Amino acid sequence: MTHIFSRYSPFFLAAFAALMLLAAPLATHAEEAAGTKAMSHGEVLINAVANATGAAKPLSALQKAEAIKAADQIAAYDADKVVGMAKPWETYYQTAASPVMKAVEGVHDYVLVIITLITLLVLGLLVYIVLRFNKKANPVPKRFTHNKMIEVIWTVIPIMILVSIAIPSLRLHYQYYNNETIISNPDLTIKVVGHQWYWSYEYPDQNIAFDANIKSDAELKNGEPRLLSVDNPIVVPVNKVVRLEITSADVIHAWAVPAYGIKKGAVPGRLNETWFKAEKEGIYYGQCSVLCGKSHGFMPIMIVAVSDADFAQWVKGAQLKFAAADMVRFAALTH
Ligand SMILES: [Cu+2]
Repeated sequence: MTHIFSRYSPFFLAAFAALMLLAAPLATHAEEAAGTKAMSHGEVLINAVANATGAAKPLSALQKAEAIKAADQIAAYDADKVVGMAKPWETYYQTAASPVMKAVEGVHDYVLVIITLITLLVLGLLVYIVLRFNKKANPVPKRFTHNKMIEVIWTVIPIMILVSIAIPSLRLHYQYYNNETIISNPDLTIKVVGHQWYWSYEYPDQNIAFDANIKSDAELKNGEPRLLSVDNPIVVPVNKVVRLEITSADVIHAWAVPAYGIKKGAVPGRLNETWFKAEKEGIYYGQCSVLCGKSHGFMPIMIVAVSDADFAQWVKGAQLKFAAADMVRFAALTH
């Protein structure tokens, strides 16, 4: 044993030194953690909430109630404000309200022209063949099987058509998924988590987290749309880039809002990313778009796009309103 140690002693020494170097920062972390532990959970939470709200001195109960009421008013349903919702007998998309959805409409309209022309051409050819080459009109058919020129034409023209579709289509994909200048510099980030059967939302930079559950028929007020209204809508500033981080806590859901051109899978264990920019103030609706279980049809999405000033006010109220829910989550995480 001694023989082995002396033979490899430089190695053991080096390994020991490396271990010490690694352990030093760990020890510091342990001390820091112990320091945090010394503060009660309550104190940590109060500090966290105070930091989040930026309040130097705590608000009075009345001030808190007023801030929450103002936030609720900003997020409230108003029939005149509805922008993104399907209308009866509608056959086209909902009104596009984001740059991506406008691009989607552009590609859609372009491809629609192409497929219409192709369909008319094929129909015309069919009619021509039926009339011109039926047994009566053409009793003795020709027997040739190849024509080089026409084969080149019916290969090259479809290739050109496909390329002319691929270019705008790939450009649109790039705008959706790979627009690094936009997605990496958002004005606001919202984390979306799908659950059976509701959505939960987190504003990590604003310290807001809440669940959005569907409103039952009995809870609907002032003509709120059935199956689309939720208790806690998400509020976003208008004309600002909102980055969405989308995932799921149980099964696969999909977060879809037609007016923004978004339909993104919420997959457990995976963080999907997309973005939108609401170009008009108002209320937008969406739904879960992957069959996720018995209440799949009852987990709607409601978004209220408001001015910067209203958004700032909503953030203040929402931080107070959802602080209690936040504390429960925080306590669960730290235990
Ligand atoms: Cu779902």
